[in-house]
Amino acid sequence: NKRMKGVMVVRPFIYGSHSAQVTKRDTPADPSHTHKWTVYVRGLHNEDISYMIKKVQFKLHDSFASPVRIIESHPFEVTETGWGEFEIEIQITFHENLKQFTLYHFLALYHKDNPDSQSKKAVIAESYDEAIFNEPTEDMFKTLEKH
Ligand code: SLL
Repeated sequence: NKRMKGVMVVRPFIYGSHSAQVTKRDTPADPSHTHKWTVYVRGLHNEDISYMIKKVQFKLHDSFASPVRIIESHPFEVTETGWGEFEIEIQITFHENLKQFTLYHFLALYHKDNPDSQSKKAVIAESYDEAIFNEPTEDMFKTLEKH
């Protein structure tokens, strides 16, 4: 499985969270839980990116039961209910070539401007990043070219 000398492939991805107030249907385990949220790593158009990502580890706040969540298939996301905002450490393991990637995402539950009037709307916080495959193997190169 030879490496492609002088070749670099760049693939974009998105990481972030969305959050909304809990509804009656969510029935959170704990009455102090005011919000339901999802943190995720995804493709630009929500496509399955498991061809390049092997696993994602989300490290939640220590107040959560088993705060380290490891997701090894699409979709790479964790949904929870809770009451507070905190920083989530996201560690991405790619299939080959790349060192482990560590990102930090702030889980926002409240709208910064005008928290009251918009409180019913979902809060979305997203960032863009790129995976860089430097001199991938021929197999990985073929896989990347297909996507
Ligand atoms: C702080 N920002 O700095 C806060 C931490 C933690 C939020 C917020 C736990 C939910 C559960 C939850 O929502 N924690 O009990 O499962 O102190």
